[in-house]
Amino acid sequence: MPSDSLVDSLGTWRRSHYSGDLVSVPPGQEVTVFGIIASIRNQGRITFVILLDSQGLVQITIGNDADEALQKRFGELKEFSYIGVRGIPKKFPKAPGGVEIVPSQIKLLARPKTTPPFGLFSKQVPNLETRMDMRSIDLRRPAVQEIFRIRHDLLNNMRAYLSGNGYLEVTSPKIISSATEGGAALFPILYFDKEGFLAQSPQVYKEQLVGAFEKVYEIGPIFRAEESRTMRHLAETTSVDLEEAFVTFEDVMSTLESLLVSAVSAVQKKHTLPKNKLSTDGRFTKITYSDALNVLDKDGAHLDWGDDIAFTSLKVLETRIKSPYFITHWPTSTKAFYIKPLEDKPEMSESFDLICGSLELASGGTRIDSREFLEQRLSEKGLNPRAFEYHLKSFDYAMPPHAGFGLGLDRLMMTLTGQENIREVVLFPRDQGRLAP
Ligand code: AMO
Repeated sequence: MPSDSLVDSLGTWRRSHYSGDLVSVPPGQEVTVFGIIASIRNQGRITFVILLDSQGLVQITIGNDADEALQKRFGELKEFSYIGVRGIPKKFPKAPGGVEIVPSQIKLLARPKTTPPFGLFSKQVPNLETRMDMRSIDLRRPAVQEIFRIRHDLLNNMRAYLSGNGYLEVTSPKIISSATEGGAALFPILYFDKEGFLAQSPQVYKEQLVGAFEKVYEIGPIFRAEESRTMRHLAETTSVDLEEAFVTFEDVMSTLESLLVSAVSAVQKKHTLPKNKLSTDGRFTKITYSDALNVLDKDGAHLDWGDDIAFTSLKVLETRIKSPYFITHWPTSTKAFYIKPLEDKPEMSESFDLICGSLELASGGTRIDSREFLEQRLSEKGLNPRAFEYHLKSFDYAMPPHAGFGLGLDRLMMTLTGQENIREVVLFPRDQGRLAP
């Protein structure tokens, strides 16, 4: 096996402490720390190495009075090397974390053949494309990692809220046999000898599951063959989907609002977030689709009733309506086949989108719960009811009235972290131009 003669093996060394634990180590106790070298500074007779681990930074200090072999080992270190250090931590207020380690032993565990075009703490970094091409290295930067620690906490808090309120977490198939959100944005795949698709949403499964479990949610990937290259669309993104029996769109709007207020405020207690429009304890604004069109009209941004409210129009509404806000009662023609029209005005539907700034974060509604009506709506939408037989069958055996929503997790993360490009909040983003890494 080819090996780098300068590199040590891990052997029996194991971590005794993370950087963040060092301040509370009793005086004189030896520790073993591991991490990646963020910087090396040589100041005449002393060399300072700043080591980064998953909890923070620790300074390793070596003077020219140290053991010669150890000094030589130090001389061989480069930024981005992974090392292990044994030594006794000492309080040193000027060092990051207030502690430094004067090492007694060091292991160089891996060293880079080449260093990236940025440091772990660089303010100047290459453009997004270059960073995404080397994303696993980009992710070693603590500023980037913070986004994913926020995401982790956001997900934990959303799960806690939903599970605490009686929703069952489910996982539905991602390889499916028919479109749910309209045929255009589907990824076809070869599934053995049949044509299959990547799921655009868990829509039909979450609906089928409320017949059994009443309250379900799913956090998982959705796939959209988006042709448009925008800063807010990906071909693979994560959605938080919820579905509930015996409620309407009004009820799930309240649930979405409470979920967001609860999860965002919990995340805010732990992380410093940029000022964002979701940090509110108040109720979210509600405006009907027709009223939104009136607001646009007054601004000279007329839309015909029945038009979709596109991003450019949302930009206008952003200046007029306090975010976050729901646009309710969309024209039935703009919505998917499963959204229920109003009984007395069937051209309008029991539906909503949640908007924050100019970004659509979520959409949802009351669902149609009769098979015949679903068949009619599928045909009106140019979809073949026969392709949905597996779904329609549930309705033959009766389905409770139900409603739900899909919340775009990555768009929510953009809002929370103040990122303008959705790619920044996804570990390995997928878009029309990118299938790797
Ligand atoms: P919709 O298609 O509106 O609704 O999707 C729900 C939410 O998912 C996010 N989203 C996306 N985010 C990034 N890139 C994309 N390409 C992308 N597509 C969607 C948006 C959007 O609001 N089944 C319904 C939901 C429901 O009624 O329960 C649905 O999928 O934030």
